[in-house]
Amino acid sequence: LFSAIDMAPRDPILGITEAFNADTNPAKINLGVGVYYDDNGKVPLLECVQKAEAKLMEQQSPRTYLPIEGLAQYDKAVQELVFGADSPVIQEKRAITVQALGGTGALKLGADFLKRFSPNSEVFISDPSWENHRALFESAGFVVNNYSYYDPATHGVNFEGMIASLKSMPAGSIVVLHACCHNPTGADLTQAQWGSVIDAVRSNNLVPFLDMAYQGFGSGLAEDGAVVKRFVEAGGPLLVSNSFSKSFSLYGERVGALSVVASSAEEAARLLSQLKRVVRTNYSNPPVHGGKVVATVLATPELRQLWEAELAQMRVRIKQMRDELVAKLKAKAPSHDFDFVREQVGMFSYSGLTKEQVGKLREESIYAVDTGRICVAALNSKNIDRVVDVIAKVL
Ligand code: PLP
Ligand code: TYF
Repeated sequence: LFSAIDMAPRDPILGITEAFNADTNPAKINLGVGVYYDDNGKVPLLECVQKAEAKLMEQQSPRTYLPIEGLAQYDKAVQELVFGADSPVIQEKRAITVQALGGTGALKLGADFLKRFSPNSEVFISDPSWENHRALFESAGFVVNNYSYYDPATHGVNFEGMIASLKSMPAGSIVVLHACCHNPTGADLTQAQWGSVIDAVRSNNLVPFLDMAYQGFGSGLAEDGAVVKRFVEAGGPLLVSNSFSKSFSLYGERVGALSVVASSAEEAARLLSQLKRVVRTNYSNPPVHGGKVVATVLATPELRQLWEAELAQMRVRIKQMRDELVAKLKAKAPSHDFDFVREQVGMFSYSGLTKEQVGKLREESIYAVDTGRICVAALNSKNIDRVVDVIAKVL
């Protein structure tokens, strides 16, 4: 049985971390994986999380199973964060939210759910997209296609191409859209462009699936989440996956959620029952700790305020690193224009470095993705000069 099984390909991004970990050069720098590091190069343990954990330690509670759909306080708090507390879909009980194992788990729940009820639809993801999008939807049994998204010439969005792609999709197609902080390019739509995308999605009867893994890393929680409200206002079915891996720095706790908007409370109840079936047949019910931490922070005004401040700090530091990277590259490699890095948002930049150049960076123990994607959130005041020197050298 096992002797004929081939090696599976490595995850192109997580594989970089494996190579990085094996590198013995003390000056090594990992710009591969999408993880936020502070100025000391450490993954932060947020103060709001520590305070919530201290509070939870005081009220030691037994570790019973959570409900299939997760902790009720968590689902409620997440729903209010994603849609806005005053959203009509909450008031009309048309939204359902289930706790999920990170953003990845939320995407997989949504994919399995959609496959069951729309088996012949095809899925469209941006060109390029997070590598796991294709793999996840294919593993749920879908054919996965690309829609035009990135324009390497402008380092921005190929907006006309994207709209043309949306208009050519068969009705019922599932479109995966990055709500903010596009991974891997860092190129987001403007608010005006979102309006046209929403029109095209709705007039063509497509099924939008918003993936929001970086809320708060672009312009702010409300600004980054605005697109969810606009889709709600436009009416029609909607799926939203969200993740707290980055925004709470809780990567390993696997905290995320899937929300679905139905046309009525009665329909929502049916959808929830079916989503619970998907959960039950995959992992039965989610883990307790991360959900409790996030629910505690979101529902406790002082902790919530602290979280928003800590999230803003992360966002501002990334922007500073973008500015410094551009300024330092201008000094060291004046014939190359990197101004576009300042226009990009979120953790990543499609730097324009070629696969060969990325290979040369790696010879100097600086790790990036072959596509030229770098994680700006891994730059800091101590490593940026070496990164700039090596980039200038390979250019
Ligand atoms: N979606 C996108 C676009 C991502 O970049 C990530 C990153 O990890 C995820 C989903 C998955 O989130 P999580 O790590 O919470 O599973
Ligand atoms: O794109 C990234 O780097 C993050 C982290 O299979 C990640 O989203 C990468 C690959 C993967 C899971 C998470």
